[in-house]
Amino acid sequence: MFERNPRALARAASALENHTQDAAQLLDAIAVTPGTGIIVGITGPPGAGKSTLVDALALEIRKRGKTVGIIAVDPTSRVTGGAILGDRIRMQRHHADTGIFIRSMATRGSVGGIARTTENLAKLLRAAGFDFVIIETVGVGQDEIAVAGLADVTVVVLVPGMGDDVQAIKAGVMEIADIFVINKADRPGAEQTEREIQSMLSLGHSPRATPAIVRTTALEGLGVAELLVAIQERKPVMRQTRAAFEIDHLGIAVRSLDEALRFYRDRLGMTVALIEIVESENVRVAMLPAGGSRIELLEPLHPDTVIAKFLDKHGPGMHHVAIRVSSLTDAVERLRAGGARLLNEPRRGAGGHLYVFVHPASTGGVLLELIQS
Ligand SMILES: Nc1nc2c(ncn2[C@@H]2O[C@H](COP(=O)(O)OP(=O)(O)OP(=O)(O)O)[C@@H](O)[C@H]2O)c(=O)[nH]1
Ligand SMILES: [Mg+2]
Repeated sequence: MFERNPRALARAASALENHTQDAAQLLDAIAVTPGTGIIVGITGPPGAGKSTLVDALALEIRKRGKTVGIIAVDPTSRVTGGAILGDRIRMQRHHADTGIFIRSMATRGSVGGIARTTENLAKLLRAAGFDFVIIETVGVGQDEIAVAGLADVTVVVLVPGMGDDVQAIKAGVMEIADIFVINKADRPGAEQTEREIQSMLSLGHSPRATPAIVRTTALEGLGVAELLVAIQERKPVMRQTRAAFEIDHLGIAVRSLDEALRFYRDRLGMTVALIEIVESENVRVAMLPAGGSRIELLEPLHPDTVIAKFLDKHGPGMHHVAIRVSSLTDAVERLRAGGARLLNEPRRGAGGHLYVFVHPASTGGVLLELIQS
């Protein structure tokens, strides 16, 4: 279906980024042949050496005869003026090497859409058969955490001598790391940083497996082979072929988001990727990634809203199940033909996705949301 032909891939990537008409078709095709490569998220503060490390890692992967697709989200450093990802690869690799593909994605100041587009690009590259798909993102914001949600393995890059910065990073990215890399290990203080990470991990209540810690000097390629081994060891049990239907999220109505978060975040240890107010629905939503899907906690902001009325009638609890379909038009057509009761015409949500609600009377008692991204 997909070839690792750079020109074809670039065209497909543009279609996904620009949400052209071809994009929907492309996503359908990707869903059918999702590929089996490992998606690796690499994140960390500006200038930590992420791009240098991704370059070194890509060369290591190629040395082993494996292929790698790379997505750099906002690769040009605003702070450090660091190397643009891929420069070294471009210089070193053979021109005709179709075993490496690099795509840079400017963020252009947009929020929220980046994660979705990145996810689609990563899936495209995996479907194209790359053994590894590496995503580089800068910083510790929501997008990085969202990217971590879609990666099979998340690598957080730190450098020696960060001191209090390690603490600052803790709140966000620390919790999502499968592997910590202490890069620039040629500099003094790598041991100290490793101790700080370890003591931080010993305080955590995360239910995840204890993250590995790997020291690298990316500039010289040192420790990179070890990192690759660590990544492969963390590779999760391969997911079954992605079906045309996936659970996008479960919506749970709660009276108080703060109270609910005391359970899901503080007790259970889930990560909160985002808390936002959806004006059109008059709700405050907390999104907690769970693999490829997430839990959405919904708190009404006004007594005269759908969620508030649900709470009055049923009390807190499961409000809806959202299922992602590859084609909403097809799904709606099938449902209509079967006489299902749709609550609205397919419409576009804030994130640009299409959605429709199906009445519980048709679904076995649960409000069903169908989504097409
Ligand atoms: N001493 C030393 N310097 C390194 C190492 N790895 C990277 N650097 C340098 O650190 C600087 C930043 O490297 P980049 O790879 O651009 O870092 P980055 O994290 O991708 O930066 P942004 O994308 O801007 O966030 C460059 O000058 C690199 O040469 C290393 O292992 N040791
Ligand atoms: Mg970079």
